[in-house]
Amino acid sequence: MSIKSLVGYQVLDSRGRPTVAVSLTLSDGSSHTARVPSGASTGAHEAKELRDAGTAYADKFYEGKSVNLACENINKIIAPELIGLAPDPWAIDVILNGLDGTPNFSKLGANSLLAISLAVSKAAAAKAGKSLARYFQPEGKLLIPMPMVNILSGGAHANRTMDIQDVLVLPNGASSFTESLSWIVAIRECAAKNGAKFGTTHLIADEGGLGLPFASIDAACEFVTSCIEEVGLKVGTQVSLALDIASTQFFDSGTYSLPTINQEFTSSQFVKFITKLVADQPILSIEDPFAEDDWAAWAEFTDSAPASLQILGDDLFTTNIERLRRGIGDKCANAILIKVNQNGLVTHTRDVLATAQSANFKTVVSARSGETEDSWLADLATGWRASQIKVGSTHGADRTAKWNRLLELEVTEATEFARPF
Ligand code: 2PG
Ligand code: MG
Repeated sequence: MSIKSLVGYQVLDSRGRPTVAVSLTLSDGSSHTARVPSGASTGAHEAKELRDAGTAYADKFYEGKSVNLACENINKIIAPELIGLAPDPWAIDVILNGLDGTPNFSKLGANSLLAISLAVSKAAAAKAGKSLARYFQPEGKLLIPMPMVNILSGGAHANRTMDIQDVLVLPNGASSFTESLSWIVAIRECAAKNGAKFGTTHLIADEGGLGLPFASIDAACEFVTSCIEEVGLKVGTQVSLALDIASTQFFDSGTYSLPTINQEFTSSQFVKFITKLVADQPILSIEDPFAEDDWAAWAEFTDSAPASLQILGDDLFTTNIERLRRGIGDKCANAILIKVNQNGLVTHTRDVLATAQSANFKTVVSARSGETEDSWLADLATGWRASQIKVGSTHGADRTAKWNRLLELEVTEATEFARPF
């Protein structure tokens, strides 16, 4: 069975912005479609997403964000090279890598390459008669990752109602994915109800979280812990907090500036600030506490933080194997956020995740703030045995597509639930 046709075209993501889709047809007539996500708080070291701004391809109504050039690259340059080949993601990714030839896929665009890489993976799984999760883990029980779910949003996802980007919950005491989701929905509902008491209609942020104003990060954490208690769950033993500080967003020339709480910090002051925050609040995981190139702060904090704390690098690593290797060597962080579109190819992303797993780093597979109704992320996280998955809130079909796929996997495949904490 071989690739008969491959078409790239523009669709919309959950923010109503253009993104790339690929529909791939195999010689047996079956069709396989993949759509790529897109971030807002992107790291400088991510693979390059090609957009049309400043080119003859730009559609003025999309303010330079159209992706016509990336689609043309698929249809004119890449597709002719792949027609007639077997849908093998490892072999096809080698070809895609070679056709682009740049380290960050700036020639053809990581969005065009990833759409193809994903469609090929889906086609390969279908050809093997397996789910995408099973395709990547053919034997043994599949591991359903623990969800890390957004309750409060700030930063680039919520018009900066808070300086930090996310207050999330981790259902570390749940015994199944199904149970964990019911807990989280209850906490999210409680937060929306109590948030209404702030007197203004809360903003629903890019990932479905609640955009509420808080005077401090501690106040935001305390609001969520009070909701956990109010629904009858135990803070710490059943549900804990996770934060995405997304600090690259407010770091400039050596200073961390937090306008909402009206404070500025040097790197070493911010290490102390974060150290106190994780000591005072029931936090199990902290993401991007320091900026993407502030390696010294990462190393200082990792050295002194409690061993039980998950220190998660997102913009720090950008799912890039060289940056991960540096982090492992320099003892910066102990966990990596895995975003397939930061990397650009499915099999390369899997290599990054496997490298992290061999170094005993925890792995959190993550969606982007601009998502689609596609659910491949749930299968990849499960088939790759990631310990956690982060998809945003429980609101919005772009988010529930992934949660619902995990619910499906839990009942249709032999699975166990990850208990990383
Ligand atoms: C993050 C992600 C998802 P974005 O920072 O972890 O929450 O945001 O996709 O905007 O980079
Ligand atoms: Mg992040």
